[in-house]
Amino acid sequence: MKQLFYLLFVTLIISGIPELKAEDGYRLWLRYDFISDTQVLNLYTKSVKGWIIQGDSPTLRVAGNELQMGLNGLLGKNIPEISSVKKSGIIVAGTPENSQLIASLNLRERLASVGNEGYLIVSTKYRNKKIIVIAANKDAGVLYGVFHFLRLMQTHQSISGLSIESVPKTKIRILNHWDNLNRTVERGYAGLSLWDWKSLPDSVSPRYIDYARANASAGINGTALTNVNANALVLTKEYLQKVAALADIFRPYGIKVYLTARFSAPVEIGKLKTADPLDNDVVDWWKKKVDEIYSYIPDFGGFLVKANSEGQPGPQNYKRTHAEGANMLADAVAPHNGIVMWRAFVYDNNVPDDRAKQAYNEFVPLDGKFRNNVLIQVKNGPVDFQPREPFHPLFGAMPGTPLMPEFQITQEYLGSSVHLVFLAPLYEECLKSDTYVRGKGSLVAKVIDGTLDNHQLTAMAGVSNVGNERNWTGHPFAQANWYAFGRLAWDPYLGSGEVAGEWIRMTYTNDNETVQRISKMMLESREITVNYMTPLGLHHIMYAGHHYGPGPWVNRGRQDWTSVYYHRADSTGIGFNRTSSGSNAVSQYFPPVRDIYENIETCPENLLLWFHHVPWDYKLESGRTLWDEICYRYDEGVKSVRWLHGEWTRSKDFIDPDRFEKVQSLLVKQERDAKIWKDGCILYFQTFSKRPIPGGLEKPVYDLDYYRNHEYTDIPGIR
Ligand code: GCW
Repeated sequence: MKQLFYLLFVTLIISGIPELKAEDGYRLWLRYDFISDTQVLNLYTKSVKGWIIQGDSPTLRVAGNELQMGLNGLLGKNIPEISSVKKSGIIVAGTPENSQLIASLNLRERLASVGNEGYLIVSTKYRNKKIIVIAANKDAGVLYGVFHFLRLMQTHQSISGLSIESVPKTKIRILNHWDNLNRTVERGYAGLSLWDWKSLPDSVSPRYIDYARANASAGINGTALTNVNANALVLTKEYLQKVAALADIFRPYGIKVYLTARFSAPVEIGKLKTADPLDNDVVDWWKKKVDEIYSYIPDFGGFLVKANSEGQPGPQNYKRTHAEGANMLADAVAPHNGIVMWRAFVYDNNVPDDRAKQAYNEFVPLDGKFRNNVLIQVKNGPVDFQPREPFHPLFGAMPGTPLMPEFQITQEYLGSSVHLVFLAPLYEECLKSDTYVRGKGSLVAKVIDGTLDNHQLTAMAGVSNVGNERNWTGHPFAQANWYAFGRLAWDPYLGSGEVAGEWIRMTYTNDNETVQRISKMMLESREITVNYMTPLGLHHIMYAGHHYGPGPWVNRGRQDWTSVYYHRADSTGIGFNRTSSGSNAVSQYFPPVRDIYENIETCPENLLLWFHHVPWDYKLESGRTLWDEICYRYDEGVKSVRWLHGEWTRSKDFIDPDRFEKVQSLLVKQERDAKIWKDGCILYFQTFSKRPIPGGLEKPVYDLDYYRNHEYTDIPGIR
């Protein structure tokens, strides 16, 4: 009997395990599972017989490992590494410098245009044998090319007649981790920080390698390890050794490490009396500190700085400007080719007439005053990572200074890692906004990629959403936001649909119908969230502190941290008048954008209450009054979450059970929360509008007090 069981067990292992194997999401979009579509499999098997990577370096070695792992997994058999091309179907990867074979091909001209990180993937012939060449000028480009080639196979694209050329449009594509040294993560919803400072540098988690692989596969080449609300301790020797251990792991993947610099570090850890950027001792302290950093990390990327914002120290403490502060650090890192990313998210302790205007007011006068290794890092919108904001008016307004956008990948104001919200459409909306500063077509993307004002130093930052949860991001769909950030940083002109499609195919399934269904869910998810949270340009009406649920009634504390400051609802209407008769924030935009926003008739409805205080009975495009439209949008938001849920349920057969169930249960919570948002906001705003909720809409379940007092006990990341 025992033996029979054993036999049964072994048979199960041999025959069933691959299908039954649970997918916990750890492998992200790099799953490389056996291709079950026999037609696709046969085609690939015919054209891929072996591979060669010529040359040897840590980067080429990891490229080889990835190729091996990917091909073997996808094709379900060993695809050997070989030493020379003796038959057709060989993949050859390398640089002309390392590979005679690649040098002998006629690729010189095309390679000349792909720079240090770009690559070519070309089907060609070598000694009459068909080969696929992945060629680049530098090893990092080879690695990116390998990931691209594997992506083609993961997404079931044709791999014959290839002629691909890909060049990143920005130089620095960087994650910003808001990770504290005690491993808590500010606005992190996926567990603790990945960086296990206590066990570094002696013991290194294999996760660091998988983190690097994931980043490289999406094109990300930098990581700022620590919170912008910075702790100077990371600049001490003890921590620098730990940072160096991480940098060593990331280096082969083309990823540089950056740190946040606490401006008061010379006082806090250097025992100086001041951190005045014009003080010689301070200048000297930073120079020495930077030299020390480079002695541990020779390719250290540089500093990310939040200064004079939300209580962080900065040059203004010493009556110096942001430029003087940034330049002092820039001079310290310049001899090592380091850079400084200086954040424009500033607002001081005096409440301004409109917080949305502050960054522009402080930074535009400093245009052209920064060293050429300084980038100004600007949030996508002028307030703070809201579900919808207009693009930041600084884009295009500082032609003499390279600007980089900061997007939030972590969902601070978008349902943490509980709500399914695909953020590529939000990023895309900003990148494709037209600033008009050099006439029509002056897209934010062109400011960022340097083409508008001819800048060489270009970058894009995303505030990371990864933590030590097994699936990295908490919500299985939040992985897509990490991936999308990388892809859009590589090419800010990409469409969200393309990115979603790639991600779904690699992460879930290649079943066309399911891909289309999930893609539609993802592409609509952001607008759905806008509807049930902040329709028609409403903003910053979240619960104070954790920003998870609704809190339009928040009216205590610093004025520009309250909700009433932003929505300004009263008996006449609702919205923040930012036109010339109000705060005049519209004047920070270039014409005709400013005129479009200024005029209530031309202001896009999705930004209406951002720029205008609008009467409750104002008629909208739908023919409804503003009040009715607000009610409809909230209602629509809730209904759409139910639609998301239904679509997901219909996808069941193509999704592994663990991830299916996980998303399913999160959608239940999302629906609950959407209803709380709808009911809470409508009931609260109704106290001003004094109008009935239109007939036919779902009535609120409880009274306003219930929502005002609602506490969340089950949301991640709240400390
Ligand atoms: O939106 C606010 C967040 C803070 C964050 C700050 C910033 C890191 O609520 O948690 O601090 O933005 O971007 O500096």
